[in-house]
Amino acid sequence: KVAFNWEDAFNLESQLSSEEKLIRDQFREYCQKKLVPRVILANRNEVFDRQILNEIGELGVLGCTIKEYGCAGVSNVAYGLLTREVERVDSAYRSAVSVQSSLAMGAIYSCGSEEQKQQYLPEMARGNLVGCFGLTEPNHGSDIGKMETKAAYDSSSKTYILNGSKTWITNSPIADILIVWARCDGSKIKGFIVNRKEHGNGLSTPKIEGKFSLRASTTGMILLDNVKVPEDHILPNSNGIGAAFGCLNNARYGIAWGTLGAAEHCFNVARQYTLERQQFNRPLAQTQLIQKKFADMLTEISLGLQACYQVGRLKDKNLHTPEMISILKRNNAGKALEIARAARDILGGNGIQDEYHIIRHVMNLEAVNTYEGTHDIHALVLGRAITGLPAF
Ligand code: TGC
Ligand code: FAD
Repeated sequence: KVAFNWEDAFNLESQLSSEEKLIRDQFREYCQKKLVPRVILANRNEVFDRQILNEIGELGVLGCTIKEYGCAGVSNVAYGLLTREVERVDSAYRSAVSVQSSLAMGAIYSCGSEEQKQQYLPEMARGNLVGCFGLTEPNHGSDIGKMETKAAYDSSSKTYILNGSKTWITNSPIADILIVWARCDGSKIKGFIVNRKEHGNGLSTPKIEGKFSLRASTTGMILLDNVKVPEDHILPNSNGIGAAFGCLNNARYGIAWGTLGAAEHCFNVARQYTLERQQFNRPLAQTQLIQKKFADMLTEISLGLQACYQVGRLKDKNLHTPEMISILKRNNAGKALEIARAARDILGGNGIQDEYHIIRHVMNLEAVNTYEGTHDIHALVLGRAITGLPAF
């Protein structure tokens, strides 16, 4: 007789290769031993420890789906298992992985020249260079196709001159390599590699203070005032806004797995708490309302993991679509937030204390529901696919 395992309801374990399990287990050990002890103070003090990118880089996690250029070349399911492990600790650390891997390295890998890939990817994979991805602007968030940042070509100096501003950019204050998306000479949107060391004149990246979400991640602006970038720093294969959206697909896919890691952590903490906490002469776990909440949590986490697994396998064969990823990002981030809020409630007063971790996940998941396409924007992407009518 097969016993039911509430920690792996659909036996995801049996669907993974031994290599995928090994990579996941090694990274889980790092996350639990090295990140968990840091996260409470990092969150309280609003600090991102730059060193973490080197540590994660050494473990082969950064840009891990990229083949060659010093990257590990693992499957998309393995990438998802890694984002799940790191977001089990904190969404801010998963943000660091997503931005470095899928957005900054991803843009160079998918749109860059061979020279750009060789110059930047190995160093970024080791965490020696920090990347960021500047798409969102003060006047254009969801409607990013109307961006105002401009790149004007100057044929005498063979440079592009960048002007404009980006906001809400993860890691911009500490980034060495800034991927900036700009409208070229009034029409096509293209990506540029801004190297802070070489093109720092006119560039500033102020930190956004006072966030009550993702406090262990540094977020800032990118202000470009006549920043000159040599022509060979354009990403040659970034032909239009679709190129930026292509990078977002990979990051959104990683977020879909990651948010379930955060949800699982909240579920596990709440389960253990209710087994120990007695009210009305019985453990809280022995009450119908609490068990119903756990049944809902287990159901959503298990269904979400299976959906991520399926899209991951399709992704490896290049058979996925952006709409599949919209379903995953929207549903998993939304469900993870609901689970975190329910777990917070189950812990009563202790639920708002950061030593129990849950309130931090609640706060983080609020932002995760907003970035990389808001919950409602992904509904509209799906609405367009269902009806053929864009309602943006
Ligand atoms: P639309 O007309 O739909 O498309 C324009 C062109 O782009 C192509 N395209 C895609 N290609 C690949 N993947 C996708 N997901 C794509 N979506 C669209 C499309 O085929 C078309 O190509 P072409 O060749 O025909 O021109 O564009 P639209 O302007 O109407 O936009 C639609 C909408 C709302 C879906 C889009 O603008 C959108 O996704 N908005 C959300 C913005 C967003 O997600 N921003 C994320 C910023 S980065 C971030 O948040 C990082 S957080 C990092 C962290 O810490 O983890
Ligand atoms: P808006 O687009 O103004 O949306 C506000 C509200 O209106 C939302 O609820 C939205 O769903 C709704 N809405 C918008 N349009 C419609 C419509 N047509 N119909 C109905 N409702 C609509 N961006 C980057 O480029 N790089 C990064 O690294 C990055 N990191 C981030 C880190 C953090 C912590 C945060 C919070 C954001 C980050 N972002 C980043 C920006 C993020 O992608 C945007 O916040 C997001 O795309 C939403 O844009 P907005 O904030 O301008 O909201």
